[in-house]
Amino acid sequence: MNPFASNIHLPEGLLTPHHTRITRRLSSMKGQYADQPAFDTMLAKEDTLIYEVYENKVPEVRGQLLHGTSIVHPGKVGDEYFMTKGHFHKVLATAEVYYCLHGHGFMMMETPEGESSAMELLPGMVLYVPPCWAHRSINIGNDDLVTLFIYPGDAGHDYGTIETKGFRKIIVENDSQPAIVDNPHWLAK
Ligand code: PAN
Ligand code: ZN
Repeated sequence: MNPFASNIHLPEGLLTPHHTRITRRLSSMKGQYADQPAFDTMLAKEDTLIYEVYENKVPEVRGQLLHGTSIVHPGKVGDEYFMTKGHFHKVLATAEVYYCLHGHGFMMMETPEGESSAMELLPGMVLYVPPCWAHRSINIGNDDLVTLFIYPGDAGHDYGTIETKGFRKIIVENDSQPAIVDNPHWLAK
C-alpha cells in the first residue's frame, strides 16, 4: 500500500478523508448504563447519538497501525456520563495510544485480573493503554470529547466480555463532580 494522510477538523473531530464512520446510539448500549429506568425513559423519547468514530482502514495484519478519531458527545444517562461501549482487543496483548484533542473526559481501563485505572483526558494529553487493558472513553464535560487513537492493525475487538460483565468501575456525576464508583451491575463471572 502507499503512504496516505488525512486531516482532523477541530473541534468536531471529523477526519477527512476517511474510510468508515461508525455511529453508536443509545439503543446499542442496552445494559451498559447502571440506571436502567433512566435508560428506558431516555430511549422511549429518542435514540440519542452517543458517539461517532472515523477510521482509516489498513490491512488487519501485524505490522500495520490503524488510526482514527473518536467523538463522544456530552450527556448523561441518569447520573452516568455518555461513554463508549469499551472493549478488550481480540489479540489481548495489543496496546493503543490515545491523544486527546478536545473536551474533557476519562479513560476507564481494567485488566482481566481485576486491576482498574481511570485516567483523565484533557487536550494535549497522550494516554498509553498497555497490552491486556480493556478501555472505554467517558465524556465528563459539556462539549464533545475528541481523541485520536492508534492501535495495531491485527488487534481486533472483543466487545462481548464487557457487554456481559461490565467494567468494575463507572463514572457518575455526584454534587456536580465526577465520581468514580463501583459498578453495581458488575459480574464477577
Ligand atoms: C477505538 C474505539 C472507539 C470506540 O477506536 O473503538 O473509541 O469505542 P468502542 O470500540 O468501545 O465502541 C479503539 O479503542 N480501538 O481499538
Ligand atoms: Zn481499542
